[in-house]
Amino acid sequence: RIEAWLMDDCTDDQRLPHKLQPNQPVTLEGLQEIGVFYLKLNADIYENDPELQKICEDRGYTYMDIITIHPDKLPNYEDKLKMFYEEHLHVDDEIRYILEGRAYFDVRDKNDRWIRIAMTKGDLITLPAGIYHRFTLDETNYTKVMRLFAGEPVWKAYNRPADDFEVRQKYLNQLR
Ligand code: KMT
Ligand code: NI
Repeated sequence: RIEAWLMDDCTDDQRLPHKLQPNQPVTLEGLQEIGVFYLKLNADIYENDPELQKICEDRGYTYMDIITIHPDKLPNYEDKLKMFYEEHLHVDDEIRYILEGRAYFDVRDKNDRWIRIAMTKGDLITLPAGIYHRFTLDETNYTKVMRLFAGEPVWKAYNRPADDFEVRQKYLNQLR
């Protein structure tokens, strides 16, 4: 099962869980309400997984690559992590599949509070175009992630505020 929770306001080490006291969990349904979808796959067989292939066919994911995020393995590691943790949105869906290790995806809920989603091996998540989000490693400092994309990938991130973007307005309208 996926684990997600509302975050505290503490701005120290982003790699810590930052749960509220007492914890306020967010359910799968709670994530669906804001357009975030989650699914569990067998990451041991990602290279030849009929389930993954079917998802790609059904949703038109024609692009995929794999990025290893670790101080020794990713060029400009510090800068990139800093960038990933800036609150931003994209004009396309963000689809990520954790092949190894763990990571956090934070998304804004309807009340503009941060929800932290704990992703581990086998977790595939889709963040809708226009949602504000950010990404960080946890204390283990390592993950291997597959990035999927429908069509030619567009990595451009627009940092908040990006409220005037059409994709942002469209996303907000879908919430209502
Ligand atoms: C993004 O846009 O948030 C990212 O690509 C970072 C998470 S996956 C390496
Ligand atoms: Ni993003």
